[in-house]
Amino acid sequence: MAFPNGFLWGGAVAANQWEGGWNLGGRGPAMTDVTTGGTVTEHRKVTYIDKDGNHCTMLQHEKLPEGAHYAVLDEYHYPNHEAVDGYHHYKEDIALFAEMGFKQFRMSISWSRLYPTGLEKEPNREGVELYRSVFEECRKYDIEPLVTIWHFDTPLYLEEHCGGWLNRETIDLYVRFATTCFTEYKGLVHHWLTFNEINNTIMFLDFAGGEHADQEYQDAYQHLHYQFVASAKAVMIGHAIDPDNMIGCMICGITNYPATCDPKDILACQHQWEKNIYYCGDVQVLGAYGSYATRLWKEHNVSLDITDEDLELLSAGTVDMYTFSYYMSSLVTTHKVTDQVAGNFSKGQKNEYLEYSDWGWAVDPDGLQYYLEMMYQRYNVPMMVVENGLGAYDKVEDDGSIHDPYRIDYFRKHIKAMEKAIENGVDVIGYTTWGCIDVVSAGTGEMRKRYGFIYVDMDDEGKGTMKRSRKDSFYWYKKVIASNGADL
Ligand code: P53
Repeated sequence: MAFPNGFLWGGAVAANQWEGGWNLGGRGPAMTDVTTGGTVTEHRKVTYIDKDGNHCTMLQHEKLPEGAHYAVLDEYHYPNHEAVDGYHHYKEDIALFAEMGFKQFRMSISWSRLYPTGLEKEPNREGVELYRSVFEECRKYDIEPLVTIWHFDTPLYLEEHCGGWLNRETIDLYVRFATTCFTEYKGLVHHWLTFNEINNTIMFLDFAGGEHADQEYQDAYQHLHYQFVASAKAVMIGHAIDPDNMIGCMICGITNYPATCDPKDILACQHQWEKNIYYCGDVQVLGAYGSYATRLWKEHNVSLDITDEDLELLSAGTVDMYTFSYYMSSLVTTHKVTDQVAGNFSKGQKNEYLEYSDWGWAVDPDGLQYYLEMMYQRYNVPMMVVENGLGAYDKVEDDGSIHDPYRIDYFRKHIKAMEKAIENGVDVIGYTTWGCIDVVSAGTGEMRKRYGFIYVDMDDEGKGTMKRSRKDSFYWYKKVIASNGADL
């Protein structure tokens, strides 16, 4: 059997999408608290007050206009404020994960719950104790927590008043937060990820469409550099606090293929891998920028604030494992696109060999095997697939049951692909499906884009009882874990 003993089967969520309790227990607002819902093919929107006092929205990736302030406005619903109320339901949810036999539960710690503005010298004790209780609950069932330190939710105060990740001082504020996590949860948590999908900053410029000014690339690469330094510092501190800590990078893993055998497409595809995928992994795992980085910077006249000390830190603070999310593959071409993908965060030429989800994401299990084999050859460190899943509409039957064969089919194929990679020598140590319980979508803010084995009664408008129910996939995954991946 391919899956090794002790393989870490489980599921994943993030604080801002699961937890809710946005203004409870001393928590401060985060970036994710000023975003409203979107639709199938749109990204979500940020709300703000402009300098004349008008209430406005803009797409999440746009820059706040001069003089404007992020705001929570009465006329909008903010799905992350309550999310699916993990804040009050975590014991029930963890018991359900245990019932499925989870060995590992991936979640994140809300930065603004521990440091409400990001600037405090001491953490908010109530926040610290909340997560201690969550981890203790996991331990009760021998579930290993896998903790993401940053999952898109920078404290709003830092973003609005201090320049967020374009300010070098944010590095030390993040390091203070990470140090608190390592110190407080020593012995309870051994597996950590420094930044979720760190590469999105650069990759999502593509998804946003249109032409981008050089300044946008300048900002994106600078933002990334400060996060790399923050990650490296956190890795070193995490190891010093507990040598048993295993700390990983987390990359949004989209597999890129050339759309034709035109050598120009092959080359364009290679450059896509470099910009969107290798750029971050190389720094975090190998400890230095790849040789192609100078070309990428030159393309957009980027000139970065990088010190010699930074470069030493990057080489000293490399991660112990490579983790990534995997949902889809994408085609790269220099030719005219004849059949355009219509989806959120997916674009370009449609792949005629693949089927697409209702949100336009290409379902491609072979792409997972390809990604695993390619990255293992490049890095040769243990790997985990820490997100994978199908966002789909679910229907609750009159008797309360939820039949989701499409989800089971998706997982079955992807787990088989992962098994093949393991058979081919890749050291995969864990797998956590995304949104093991339905959560708010990161990309659109919708609730109807569901990923869970567990259904949550909550809709896009914020109506629902928050009642949890088991879908058919719940019983299926339980069987998969019990057989260590043999019974698919
Ligand atoms: P949602 C885009 C493309 C691939 C992964 O995404 C992405 C995104 C951002 O939406 O993000 C990860 O909820 C992310 C999770 C997120 C999940 O994928 O848009 O780490 O927070 O929920 C699925 O369907």
